[in-house]
Amino acid sequence: YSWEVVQKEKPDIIHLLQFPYNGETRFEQLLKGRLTDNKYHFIRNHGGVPDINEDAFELEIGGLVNTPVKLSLKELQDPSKFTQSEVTVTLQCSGTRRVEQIKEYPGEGDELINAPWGEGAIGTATYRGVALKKVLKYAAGGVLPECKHIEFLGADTYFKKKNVYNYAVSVPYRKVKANEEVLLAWEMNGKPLPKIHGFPLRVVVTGYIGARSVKWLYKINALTEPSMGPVQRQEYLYYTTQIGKQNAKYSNGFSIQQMPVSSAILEPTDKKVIIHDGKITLRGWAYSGGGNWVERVEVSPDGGSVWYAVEVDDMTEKHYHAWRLWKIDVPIHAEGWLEFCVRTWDSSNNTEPTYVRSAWNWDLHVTSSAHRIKVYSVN
Ligand code: MTE
Ligand code: MO
Repeated sequence: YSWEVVQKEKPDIIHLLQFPYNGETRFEQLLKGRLTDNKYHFIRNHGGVPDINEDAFELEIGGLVNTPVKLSLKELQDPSKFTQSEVTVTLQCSGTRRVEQIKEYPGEGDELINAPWGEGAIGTATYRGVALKKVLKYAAGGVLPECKHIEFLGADTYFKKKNVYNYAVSVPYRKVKANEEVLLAWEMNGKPLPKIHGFPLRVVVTGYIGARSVKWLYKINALTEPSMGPVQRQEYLYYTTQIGKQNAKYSNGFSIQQMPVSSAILEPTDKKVIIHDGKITLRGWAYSGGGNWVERVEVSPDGGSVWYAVEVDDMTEKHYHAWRLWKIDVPIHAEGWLEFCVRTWDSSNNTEPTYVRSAWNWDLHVTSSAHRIKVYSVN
């Protein structure tokens, strides 16, 4: 069933997994501009795509709030009740560039849930909706003082170890308190949210891993502890390098929330032979989570000795929750194999680890080391 939705909404995407459906964006689509067309935005699902009737739909808010409520879509979208916001946000799956970690130590990671993503599990869109902060305040009378986490439940179900769960994760309440950083969104790039991206309503959490931006949202709970859902407690955990398949326990991992700074070379692709007359053009993306802005991108043609500063696209600070695309012409006079790599600095002066092994972790999340490709130069 979700396959039919894919064929309708995503005519041209790289299929990674048929069920649950996972699809990655082609590089030429990522490079088209700072907004990714809805038709090409990547998709990450844990289960099926639920069919929700928008007229009958109600969002339920409960747990540690003063007044538990149910809101129809019309009420949420009524501008006299809640001021609307538009925010341009890059959503990045924490599995982006996982293939590099798979190559480093094959056979590790939870194979049931780890799709072999490349550099295309990322996309940027302008979402319209209302700030969750305002909805909690004006519709639910505010949260109780004990509330520390906000849980989101999706209407999709998925199987894990023979049990059926709704997709459920949480974010700290302090994230929700920041204005316009957690949005309840019904529009993506000026169009109704496509079915596969969460129609009729999804959460958009700026600067956090994609996993917290719950699609097909139907329920919000204010809690003292993070969600008990297996996606929160058993997935999206970060482990130290000493942890591997033999000794991994969920209690060894910590929950991944903010995305670190990372980047990727999309053009040329790895192992390509390039015939040129003195320069090779590279293009790619650079992004940092946690509200950090990409400040500087550098490319090296020799594996990391000499670095050239790159030209980044001219987005304004208004888009500090979004990536920046970049391009550079690197002067090359050598013939033979070259190792290109890219590294990015963000507005907090964070940069990327040097090698994949510098930040390898057994469940293969956040591959944020300098992205490397080898090409053969013919001059
Ligand atoms: N929400 C629900 N209900 N079910 C899911 O499987 N996947 C999450 C998140 N929200 C998921 C979900 C993950 S891991 C990611 S990376 C993003 O959705 C991807 O959003 P997209 O499919 O719109 O690109
Ligand atoms: Mo994800």
